[in-house]
Amino acid sequence: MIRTVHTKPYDDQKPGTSGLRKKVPVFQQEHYAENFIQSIFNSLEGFAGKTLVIGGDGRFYNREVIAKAIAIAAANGFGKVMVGQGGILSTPAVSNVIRKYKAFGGIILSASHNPGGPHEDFGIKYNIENGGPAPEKITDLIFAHTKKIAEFRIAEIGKLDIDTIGETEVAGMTVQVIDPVTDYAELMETLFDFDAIRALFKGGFRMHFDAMHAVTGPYAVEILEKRLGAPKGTARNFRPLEDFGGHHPDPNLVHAKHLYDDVMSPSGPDFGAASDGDGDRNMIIGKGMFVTPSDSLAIIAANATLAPGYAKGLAGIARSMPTSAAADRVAEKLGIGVYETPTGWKFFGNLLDAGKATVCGEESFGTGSNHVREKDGVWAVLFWLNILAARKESVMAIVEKHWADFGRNYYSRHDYEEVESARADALVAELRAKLASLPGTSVRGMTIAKADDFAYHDPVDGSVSKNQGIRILFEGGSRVVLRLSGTGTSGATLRVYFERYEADPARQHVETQTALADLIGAADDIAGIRKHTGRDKPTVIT
Ligand code: VG1
Ligand code: CO
Repeated sequence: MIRTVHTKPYDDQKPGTSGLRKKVPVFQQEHYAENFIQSIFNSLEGFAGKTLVIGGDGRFYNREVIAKAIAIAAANGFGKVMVGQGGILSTPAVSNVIRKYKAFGGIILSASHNPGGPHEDFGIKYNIENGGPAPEKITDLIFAHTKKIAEFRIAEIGKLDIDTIGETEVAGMTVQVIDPVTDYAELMETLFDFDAIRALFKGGFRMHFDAMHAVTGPYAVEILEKRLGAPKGTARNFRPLEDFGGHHPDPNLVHAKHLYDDVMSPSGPDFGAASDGDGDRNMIIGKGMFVTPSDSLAIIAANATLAPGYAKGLAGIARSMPTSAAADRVAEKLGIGVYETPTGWKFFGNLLDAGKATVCGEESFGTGSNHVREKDGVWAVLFWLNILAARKESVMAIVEKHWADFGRNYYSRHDYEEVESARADALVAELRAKLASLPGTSVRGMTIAKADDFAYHDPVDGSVSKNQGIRILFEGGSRVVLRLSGTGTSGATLRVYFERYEADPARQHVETQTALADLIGAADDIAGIRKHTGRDKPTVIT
């Protein structure tokens, strides 16, 4: 039976950098999730009889929203839903399933690296038929629909079993429960030299992969331990939990510090890696060497041909604007294109579809390629393993040689979380107002060459995205970028990014915050960060 239910719009359903993210109690309001899902479908055309992929990172409220999404999809005329067993599918796995089975699109239930639980975060994101996040023209349309929605359609489906692999009929629609890992693992086997990585483990190489009690646990157990023969115990915290064990499933030096400490201890493993809530982020640690995500992108690009899936070379590299320019130097040497996009994976889709870029990266622990249309945590880890197996050198040796060849881009991001929105807005407004007067002035002995608010002109579809982050570029190539986060769920988060290039190998071993101290000071002089936020230091430094 299909019902049409009258509803009232909510005014706060604007998708952010990566879909709609709110606290669970917000999503639990009457019809809140239903409105948003119906608004997604109201923004799409031509899906009658087609397939929708649904999966999530297993966080609290995942199953409830999956049941709603299936019931609303059935009532709106989809022919089939493919859902991960137990409601589990990592974000890159959803992207792969959409592409592999030529689905119309997919719905991902996740708030990524944000904590989970009854009072923590939840999210809904729509991905289009190329497997990637909906572009802005669709997310804008979804938002417009959420503001005027008056009814949604939903099928009565009773209790649905999403824990048993197989197919059932629900209100005239097929629901297929799929293994979350198999398709993804098969794709990885086509891209990387599994024999070489198997030999690496066989030779005694030891790693810890920390799934942070989030979605990548089952992927790591299957791929690393079963298919690649890594010893049992390589995958850690591999059981997805609704509250991620009470932690932030955010793979960085703050929330995965235990992993860093393990790898740095003399008796610890040779290599450490971690992924986030929904499996699209990665952190890479070698003995004595944490690899920044910006460097990781550059090193993957420089070594790409070592992996069978990339043996023919790269068409180009794309990176988000705040990501360091380390990859640009690799692109220059390889004689391939480099693209600078706004923050958020959705901007890479066109470049990948058009064959302009093969690998993409963000400073926020996101790396990926044209194999799917999302960033991909496990993929990045396997790429590193492939490089380590082929070069037979340590992470530290590989990174240091890379710096010697290309120079080092010192890089750090400072986050000021849960700042009062009005104060964060005031900081940005004041800074915008003085941008034009900055070029030519000097701060702490450094001269500002250019200052602007980044605007992106998509080279494929011609669309323009304005106000994507304030850049202050100094003579000599150093820069500071400031922007407000689009993924937070309480107050505002100010992100300040610092980058300084150092060509001289003799000066490439300074502690990062020390190497960037002048820029950090200059950013405060220019933007009045302490004054506006009322904070004397950032909440998180990565
Ligand atoms: C952050 C990161 C951005 C990333 C986004 C989604 O956005 O800075 O690079 O694409 O999270 O990541 P913001 O607007 O808060 O800075 V995640 O792993 O959702 O999937
Ligand atoms: Co994520």
